[in-house]
Order: sequence, then structure tokens, then C-alpha cells
Amino acid sequence: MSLITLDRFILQSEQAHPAATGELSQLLMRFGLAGKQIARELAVAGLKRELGSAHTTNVQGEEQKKLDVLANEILLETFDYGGLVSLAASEEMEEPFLYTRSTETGSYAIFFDPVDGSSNIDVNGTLGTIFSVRRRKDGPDAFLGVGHDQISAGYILFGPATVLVYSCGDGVHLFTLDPSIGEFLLTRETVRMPARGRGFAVNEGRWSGWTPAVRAFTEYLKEKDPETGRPYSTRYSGSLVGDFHRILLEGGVYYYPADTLSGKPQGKLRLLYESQPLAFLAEQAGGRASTGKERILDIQVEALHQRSPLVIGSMSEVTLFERFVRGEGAP
Ligand code: AFP
Repeated sequence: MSLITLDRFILQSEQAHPAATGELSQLLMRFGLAGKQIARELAVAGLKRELGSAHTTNVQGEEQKKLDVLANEILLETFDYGGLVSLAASEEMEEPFLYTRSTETGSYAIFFDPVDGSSNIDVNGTLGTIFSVRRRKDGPDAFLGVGHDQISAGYILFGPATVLVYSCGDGVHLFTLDPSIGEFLLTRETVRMPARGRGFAVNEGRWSGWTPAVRAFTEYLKEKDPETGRPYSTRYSGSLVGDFHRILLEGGVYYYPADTLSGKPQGKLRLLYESQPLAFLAEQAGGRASTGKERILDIQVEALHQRSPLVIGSMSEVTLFERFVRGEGAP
């Protein structure tokens, strides 16, 4: 059986687009390269004393881990040649990074969360890198727009295996890193998310800050009713990428609603490099992503680190969450 590497799959997909310049293909291959480097750093961090705090704080007011900073540098360097990218924005940087050598030439802007699930770093838990690609826009609006403006999105999941999942609007494809040859190999093409699941991912520790609707939805999932597959099981890893990957393959729902606990009336998750990239993938795989009221991809982004409530996953559970938010409860 011939190996379908990430590069081969991307180049073959490009052939379906006669107008393609090949630049997006190169760009996607670079995320594969960056993913391999970050996977290596994560694997040896404990040996190299690279775990722990960097003793710096990011724009979100969160403590940065050494690996947050290292992964951010790896991603910035990976796109600093070839003139593909003019702007990079990251969870770890207050302002976008402008590639001076390709300010004029770079057709693309990239957005990423270098290490999603940082609280898992020092405990060897599941981690991920989330990325999103948009066409470059000039001037102050360089990164404003809606989620539909994304031309590609994906993530790299660092677990027992390292996997890369991406979409360019033609389905969701999954690759697994074969460390023996250092290549991502195609393991699932055109992945479809099950329409209904058995698990839910939410930080119930924030219950006291939730609205009655979110509490009612959570209670509903936990009631016993075999007919509707309830009670659901809690599956919350502390990493959105880890939880989303399970939902992509097994169905279910992840939600991080707005709450009154953290002074973040718009919830915790950031639109440009967390919610909208995963919403792009979810919809490409037949799932759904919303704030509970509005489709995540329809949201007009006004600020680089803008947050929004997020409910994402199987069509059945996300639609049900929206019913509870509208006060209609379960059908
Ligand atoms: P970081 O990417 O800042 O580590 O945050 C992780 C995350 O954005 C998402 O991956 C998790 O699901 C969620 O936040 C965890 O937040 P809580 O610790 O409040 O549950």
C-alpha cells in the first residue's frame, strides 16, 4: 500500500483547483513541519528542564509556560521565509507579528494558539496547536472579518500519537505522525462527525456562574433515559483540541459558556485562533458551532483577542443547547 503523506495529499488536492498558485499548499505543509518540531520539544521538555513557567504573562493575563513561548517562536520562524505570510497573530502575542520581508508579497495571514491546554503541560496531559489561514487584508482591518473568511483551518493534537487534522473547505482530513519516517500519513479522509454522541465536555466547576438555561441543559444530559442515550458521560480534558478531537470521531458536545465567575462576560475562548478554526472544521464534518444564539462562523471579529461563548459538536447536541438557551427545553 503506497504511503499517502501530508505533502502528497495536499499536492494532489491542489490539482483539483486549476487556479491554485501552490502557496496555500506550501503553507499547510509548513504547519506539518512546525507540528513535528513542537511534538519533539514536548516529548523532551522534561529531560531538557523546559517544563514550568516562563515567569511572563500573556495578553490574556495568563501565566505563560516555557513551552507556550517556545512553540510560539517555532511557529513564527516556520513562516519567516518564502514570502507566503504577511501577518501572524497568536494567543501568546498582544499584537500581530508582521513579516517585514513579505509585507507586500505575503498573500496570507495566519492565526494560531501555539499550545492549547497549557494547564496540561506540566502534567503530561493532552495538548494541541490550533491554526487558521485567511487571505491577507491590508491596514488596520488586517484580521477583522467573519469566520467564513477562513480558507483553511486545523489543529495538531499531541497525545499518545501526534495527529494533524485540517480542512480547506473540501472536507476534514486526519493524518498520523509516523515517527519512524518523520511523516504525517493519511489515516482518515473526509471525516464525518456523528450526528449524536454520548459524552459532554464542560468545566462544571463554573456552575455557580452559569445561566439557568446552561444548568438545565447540563442537568438534562445527566438524567437517566436510555431511549435518548442519557445519562451522558463527562469527558473534559482541559484541552479544547483534545475534547474536540474526541467529538469529531465519537460525537458529543463541548461547551464553554459565558459565566459571571471570571469577569469574562463573553466566555473564555478566543474567536480568531480557537473558536472559529474549530467551528470551520466542525461544520465541514457535519457538526455545528454556536454561541448558543449565533453561528460562530457568522460572528464579525472586532478585536484580535475577542472572546465568545462556545458550544461545538454534534448537530443534535448543539441544536439542543440552543433550544435550552431559547427557553424551549428538550423536544
Ligand atoms: P489555554 O489554551 O490557555 O491553556 O486554555 C485552554 C482552554 O482554552 C481550552 O483548551 C480548555 O478547554 C479551556 O481553556 C480550559 O479552561 P478551564 O481551565 O477554565 O476549564
